[in-house]
Amino acid sequence: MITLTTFRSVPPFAAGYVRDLRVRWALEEAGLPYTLRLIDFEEAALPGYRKEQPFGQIPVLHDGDRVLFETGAILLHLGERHPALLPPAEREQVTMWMFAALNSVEPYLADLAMLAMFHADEAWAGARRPAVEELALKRLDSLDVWLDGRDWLAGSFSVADILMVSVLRLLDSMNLVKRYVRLHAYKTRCTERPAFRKALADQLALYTHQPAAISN
Ligand SMILES: N[C@@H](CCC(=O)N[C@@H](CS)C(=O)NCC(=O)O)C(=O)O
Repeated sequence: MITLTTFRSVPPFAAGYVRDLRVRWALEEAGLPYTLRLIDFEEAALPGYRKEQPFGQIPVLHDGDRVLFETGAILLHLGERHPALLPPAEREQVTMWMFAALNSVEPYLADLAMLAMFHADEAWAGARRPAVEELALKRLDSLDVWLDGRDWLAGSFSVADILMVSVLRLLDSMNLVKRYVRLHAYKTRCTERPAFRKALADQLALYTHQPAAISN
């Protein structure tokens, strides 16, 4: 019995990008049914919830008697139980790429996305943006090179691809990934998977009651 905890509602800009999507996608890939537990921001601040997620964030996954927070840890947990998400022979490669997505790529892309989305009109952000964008583009370029001759980050599709594409989606409003032919094709290959489409449609149905529109 799997239960995924997420927010009952989110601001409009976040719909389609809330981190439970990373877990939903993995669960769909593995064909695992799950139920949702919906919480408010106020509930997330309560001491009881902080025992499950010390920072008051979502997602949290209950899998039988196991309670997990942090998307990366949740995906690793699911991957270790379901070879469709993490082929055992590729464990090291997949784990390296999971950490790479979260540690070596996400911080740079998130910095840029924050500047563009929340501070676009502020002078300090304008001054900072070229340096932040340069760092983000360096990461995109390195990924593009790695993907030469590869369909997936490790040998087969895995939770590493789920994390990396979720991270790339932080830049959806900026059209930067499109500059990199292999990276763009990779992102499209991943977001065209039925499991991603179902997961996205389900999240959007919860937050906007709108059908999914995929941005690549
Ligand atoms: N590193 C955490 C980040 C989780 C996270 O940032 N969740 C957001 C929703 S997408 C959240 O709960 N935001 C509310 C908050 O930080 O108080 C993970 O990957 O699980």
